[in-house]
Amino acid sequence: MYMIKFLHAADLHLDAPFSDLPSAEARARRQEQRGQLAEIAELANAEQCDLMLLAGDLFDGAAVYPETLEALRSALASFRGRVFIAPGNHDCLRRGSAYLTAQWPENVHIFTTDTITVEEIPELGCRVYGAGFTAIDQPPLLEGFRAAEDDVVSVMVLHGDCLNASSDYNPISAEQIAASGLDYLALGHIHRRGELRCGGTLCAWPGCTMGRGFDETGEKGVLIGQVEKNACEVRFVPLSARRYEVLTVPVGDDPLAAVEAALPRDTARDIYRIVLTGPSQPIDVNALYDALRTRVSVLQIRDRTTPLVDLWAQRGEDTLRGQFLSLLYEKLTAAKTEEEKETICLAARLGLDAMEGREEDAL
Ligand SMILES: [Mn+2]
Repeated sequence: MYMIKFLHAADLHLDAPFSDLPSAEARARRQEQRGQLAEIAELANAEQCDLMLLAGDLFDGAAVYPETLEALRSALASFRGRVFIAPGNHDCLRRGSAYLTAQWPENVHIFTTDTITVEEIPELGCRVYGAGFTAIDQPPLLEGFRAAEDDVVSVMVLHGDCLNASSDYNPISAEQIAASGLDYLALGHIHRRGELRCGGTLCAWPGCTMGRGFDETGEKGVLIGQVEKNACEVRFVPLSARRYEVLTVPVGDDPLAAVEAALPRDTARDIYRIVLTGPSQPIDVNALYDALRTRVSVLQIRDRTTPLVDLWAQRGEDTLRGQFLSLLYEKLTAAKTEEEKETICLAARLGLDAMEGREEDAL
């Protein structure tokens, strides 16, 4: 019985413009993307993978820097197994595409048609199906597909959308997956990783390999898996790229202490948006920024706190409300425990709410 190990990656979006960043920072981020290529190939070799399945959107667009192409070719050539690439919507097979014009290492196969074709790998007892987008929009590719019924392990690599039936990007239904007879369907397109089991087929997508904004937060990486006839499993392996994170912090009495308690260790390379919430005194965001600046690589602070109303402001006024508050305030100053103080504050808050209701009714 053959058991095949693979690495599955997608949505690298190499040479993305990172247009919301200053140009030097954007250049540095593209350099980090190129660095991921060697990291992926080293991981695939360390895991002794037989196959590398790259499910589209490797490039962000038609224009590819020569150094990016070189980094990709050299990383793929350093992989000891075979590579299969299925172009997606961002890197579709348009005229002049690097997939059609560049020299690729011998171990690389690119699916260059928008109909499904197959590569047989007899030495692994496996076959790899695939197809590529030939335009940004791609009608369904998997409709009516059925893998050959024999003992050969069947894998497919494809860019497509299995979460939205009316997608313009090769929509894939659960019924099509279940009918495919594939042992593994390696997808790309959806940037947040996930998987589906339909019939005897495992279908999974690794998500993007690097967050590019606060809509792509958290760990990003690749899938490592093993497949045999009628059995497949995958596990997620994060890559070392910087992360985008959004951290929501109820500030309490001490915003800095609250943020420091909430911020994980080892965030120095990461890009953080810290959202301050809850009732608070006015916050000196600049001072907070200065205090936290070195803890992360890029920091944004959003102050979403609500003003803390002074519960006792109307104490001493010559009104029912004023007298009520004065009475409770005396008890507060005499209170011995925190619990007692909290109870008194709660009584004041509830009493004020009730009196506001009553006064409005009287009007
Ligand atoms: Mn993508």
